[in-house]
Amino acid sequence: VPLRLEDRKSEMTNNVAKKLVDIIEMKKTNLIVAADVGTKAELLELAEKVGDKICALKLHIDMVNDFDFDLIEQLKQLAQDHNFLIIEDKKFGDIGSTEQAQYRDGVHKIVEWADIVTVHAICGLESLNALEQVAKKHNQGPRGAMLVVQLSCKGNLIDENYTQKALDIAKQSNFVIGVVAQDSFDIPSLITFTPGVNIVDKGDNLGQQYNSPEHVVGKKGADVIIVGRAIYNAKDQSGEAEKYRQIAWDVYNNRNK
Ligand code: 6AU
Repeated sequence: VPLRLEDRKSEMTNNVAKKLVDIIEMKKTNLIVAADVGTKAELLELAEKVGDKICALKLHIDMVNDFDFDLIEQLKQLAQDHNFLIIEDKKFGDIGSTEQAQYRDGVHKIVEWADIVTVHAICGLESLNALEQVAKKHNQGPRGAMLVVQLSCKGNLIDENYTQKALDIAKQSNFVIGVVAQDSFDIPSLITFTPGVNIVDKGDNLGQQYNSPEHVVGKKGADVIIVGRAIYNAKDQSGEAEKYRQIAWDVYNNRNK
């Protein structure tokens, strides 16, 4: 059973990691909502409704049909008002040079506003360092990454060997605040984020596999859960977010007793 995040904070070197742990403890929430909606209006409404229940909001910004920088400004304001971090789930996976341009440039200019980005481990430590360089140069505030070391989808190609090597990379980078995974790995400095969480469904018809919050936090040792459709497709998004927050928080609190 992993220790509480606050008891592992001294092992964490990245300021975004510390900030996230502080938010989690203060707001009593280890819930991230995956805001995988297609319009600016839906995204802002969801952020407003779940803002008080979450430690971070995870975006796939390239899904938003009417993206503009007013959306970013409004999201940043909501993040400040409700005290949550913004994650862009870009899953970088290319050579360092390409990743640098994808992080910094283009339509979305991710480095300017995303506290945290997701990165695939497949391209190795130097690709990760390339992203860190961009973050440092831009200096828009503390920046970090979540390294994908396992996947929730059926038939994915990640095996134990890959996961171990990915963890080695995670341990070597101060940019990495934690891992996206289905298991936890007894590395106190890293936060474990687990997607594929749903109370009702066991999966979708496109390969996604779900487990309950009790299972991933209580049995598998996740620190933080990531929940998308179960919350944003609910009629009462705020109420549903509160339900997931409460369950995940209770299990997290009780596992070290
Ligand atoms: O709850 P869902 O199934 O609606 O959404 C799950 C969210 C989606 C996925 O892109 C993401 O979590 N995800 C990830 C992440 C966060 O990187 C990894 C993974 O293995 N499975 C997964 O679903 O936004």
